[in-house]
Amino acid sequence: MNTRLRIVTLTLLLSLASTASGQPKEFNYDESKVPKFNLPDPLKLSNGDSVKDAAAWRSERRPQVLELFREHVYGRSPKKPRRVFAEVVESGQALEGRATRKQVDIRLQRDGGPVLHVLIYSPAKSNGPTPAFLGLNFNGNHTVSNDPAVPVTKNWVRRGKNNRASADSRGTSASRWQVDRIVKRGYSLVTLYYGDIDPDFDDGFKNGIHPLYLKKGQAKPAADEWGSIAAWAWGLSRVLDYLHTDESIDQTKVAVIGHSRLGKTSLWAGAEDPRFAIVISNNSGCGGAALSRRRFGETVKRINTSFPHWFCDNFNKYNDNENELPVDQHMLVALMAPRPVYIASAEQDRWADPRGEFLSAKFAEPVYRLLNAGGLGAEQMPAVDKPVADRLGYHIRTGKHDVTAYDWDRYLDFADKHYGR
Ligand code: GTR
Repeated sequence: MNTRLRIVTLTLLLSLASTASGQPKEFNYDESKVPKFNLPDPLKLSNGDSVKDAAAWRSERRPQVLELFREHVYGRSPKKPRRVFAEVVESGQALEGRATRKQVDIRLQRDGGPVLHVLIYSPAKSNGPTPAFLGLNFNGNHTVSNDPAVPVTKNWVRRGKNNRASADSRGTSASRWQVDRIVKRGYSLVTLYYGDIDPDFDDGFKNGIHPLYLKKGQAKPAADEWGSIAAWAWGLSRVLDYLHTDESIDQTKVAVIGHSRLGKTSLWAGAEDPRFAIVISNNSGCGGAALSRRRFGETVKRINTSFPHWFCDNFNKYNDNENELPVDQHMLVALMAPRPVYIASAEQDRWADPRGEFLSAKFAEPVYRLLNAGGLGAEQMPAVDKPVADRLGYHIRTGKHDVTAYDWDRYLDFADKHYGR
């Protein structure tokens, strides 16, 4: 091999390696190169006045911040529908009798339109309604456990021949869901495939739930209207509407959880819907818990370029222009206050900017304090595998971008703590 060819081959191999580890090159992973920036103050009204007390946060500043995120980041979603149409289509025993399983189809219209196929595992031995974790899954309900009673999704999937799932993928995401652990601790798991709400590719919003809510003459959502993340979040709220009618679930104790793009989604769901009692964001990164202004790992421009359908079109104004954003992601966390929020990072997941994820929780603290809700219980970012938790919780664990048993143990402990269990 001549020298030139060798260099080209080496460069190619290196770039493949960096993509495989989820850390594309040409982005900043060096803390000393994080630009200096000023974060918008969650406790300053748009006219510059300070938010003096909890009442002013609730009645003035919180609605303002929520509107800013709708207008500039995720887009506005339709109002809560008067009702959803739910039908229990199957139920039975699971996990060798340790759990019960229920499958519920939710429709947004009486006939036609997308169907949200919801899978619920509850502890077999429970007397009365159980608290629950509600989260979207990436690859279909059949990947969440090895349970043969769960049908393989018929929807478009990212992985799979011709974007169709097969029975081979049954149980392939089981380590991310830890059903046994969850039910053993007395919780239910409620999950559905995010593609039931909106398939995750850029098709100009022709599929999924967007077309149901277009105004007359509109071909796609306007620049301040919902992208896919907002649609997934809105779908989670529709599942919560159903859970409020399900007597096996304690509707006051539903935590919303998500990983990665779905961690961005769980944060937005929690912000838009205060009925979620706890909000959990696992490795959510850019557009999730990570501060956009840090430009560490994934940037606003990169995410809007790779995934043009995730955010609203207005978010493009902040490509390479983060300092002009009227918000940053600490204000998203603050929208949850005084509810408990847990943010988790992974040491090798530098693309998602672990420090930026921690700092969002840290800089949301003033709002929690104003509401007398405590804070994070730590001044500095904790060491790897040393979780901190007060009303806000945070850990950075060993390992890569993923959801693991370690993460679930922290979330279960956090829920126990806040529910007084
Ligand atoms: C990546 C994306 C991240 C994160 C991740 C995921 O490609 O850059 O923002 O969302 O996908 O969802 O797995």
